[in-house]
Order: sequence, then C-alpha cells, then structure tokens
Amino acid sequence: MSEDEEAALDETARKLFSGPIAFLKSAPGLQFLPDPSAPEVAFAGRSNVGKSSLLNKLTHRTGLARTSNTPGRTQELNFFDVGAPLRFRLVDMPGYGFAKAPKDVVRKWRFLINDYLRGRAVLKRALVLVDARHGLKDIDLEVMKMLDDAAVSYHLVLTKADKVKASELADVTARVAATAAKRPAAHPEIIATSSETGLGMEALRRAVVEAVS
Ligand SMILES: Nc1nc2c(ncn2[C@@H]2O[C@H](COP(=O)(O)OP(=O)(O)OP(=O)(O)O)[C@@H](O)[C@H]2O)c(=O)[nH]1
Ligand SMILES: [Mg+2]
Repeated sequence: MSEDEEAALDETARKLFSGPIAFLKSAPGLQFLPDPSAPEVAFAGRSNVGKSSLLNKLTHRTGLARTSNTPGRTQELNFFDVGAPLRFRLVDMPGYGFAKAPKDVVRKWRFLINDYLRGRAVLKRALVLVDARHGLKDIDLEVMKMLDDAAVSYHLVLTKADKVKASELADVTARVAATAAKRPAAHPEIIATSSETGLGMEALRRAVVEAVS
C-alpha cells in the first residue's frame, strides 16, 4: 500500500469509528442473526480476555458493549452497526474456554461461536484476542485451527498490554507472530493493544476498515 492509500485508510477509519455506531441486536442462537446485509468483523477470544472492553475503546464509547471482572459476561452474539448509512458490523462474542460456567452453557456457547465463525458468509475477519500476559493457550490454537480449516481470515490481537513490561510484550509478540506465520488463514501482523492506555487502537481501526473494504 502506498503512503497516500494508507493515509486515506487512516482517515476513513478515524471518521467511521468517531461517527454513528449503534447496538443492533443480541443473538442467542444462529436463527436470530441479523440479515447478512453488511460485512462483519467479530471479536473472539477466551473469556475475560477483554473483547467487550476493546470494542468500547475502539469505538470511543464506554458502555456500548458490557464488560465485567467476572468471566462469562457476554453470553450472546452482540451486533453493532457502524456508519449511517451502514458500512459494516462489529460482533462481540461470548468467550470460549470458560471452565466455571455450567457444562451445557459452555457447550451452547461453543456451538454458537463455532457455527457463526465457520458459516457466516459476510464475516470478513475474526479478531482473535490473546491476553498479553498469557500468550496462546491450547484453546486459542484450537480456534485458530478451526478458522484455518474453514478458511476464515483472522488477525491475532494481544490485549492488556499495559499489564506487562515492554520486554515481555516484545517476547510474546514475537512468539505469537512465529505461530501466526505458520497458520494459513492468520494475518502475519500481531497488534498489541490496551483498552486502558489506548495502545494499538489506530492500527486496529485500520485493520478493521481494511478487512471490510
Ligand atoms: N488492565 C487492563 N484491563 C483490561 C483491559 N481490557 C479489559 N480489561 C479488564 O478485563 C476484564 C474483562 O474485560 P471484558 O472486556 O469484559 O472481557 P471479555 O473478553 O468481553 O469477557 P467475556 O465477555 O466474559 O468473555 C474487565 O475487568 C476489564 O476491565 C486492558 O487492556 N487492560
Ligand atoms: Mg464480553
């Protein structure tokens, strides 16, 4: 991409994320998904990794997606319309791998997440969020494998970067990038973010707009 194109993309991203963004609906099952009338970008990742917080920070809105200290806060697929007229949708998902929830609930979420990720034609990219303190866990690798097998493009995003030292952040970024490089559907770039400090927001906004353009 040329410098001009990059600047244009940044400007588009800045405008879209500062403009109209509205909660559309919550889907507790696949039969409740909205009409596939716009491209979608979904936030996936382990419970409590910071999906809802990142969506809020990205959109400069504090209470758009509900967040909580307690894992298992987001229980449905939540759709947010970006742009008026509508340009794309952001989708906040329940976390995977939440061991403390009842087994049947975990199963239900897993099916909902997997079916959505694998089968949604308008899904342009999944953002797979990974806690910078912990790096990739087995469950993340499983989800990545599922996305690779379904040829769904995904971007690995480190969260809570404010909680680790700069040297640790560099290490985890390098390790995650090495894994991503071997994965067919993974974007090679790793975006480190913090919903506390705002680190990585411009890069992530650009990545989202690029994915839906
Ligand atoms: N320090 C720090 N805390 C964060 C960050 N992002 C999220 N948190 C905290 O982590 C907790 C979980 O955040 P959520 O955004 O609710 O996480 P989630 O992935 O949506 O969780 P579920 O919906 O339960 O799967 C909250 O207490 C947030 O305040 C971050 O970048 N830095
Ligand atoms: Mg959430």
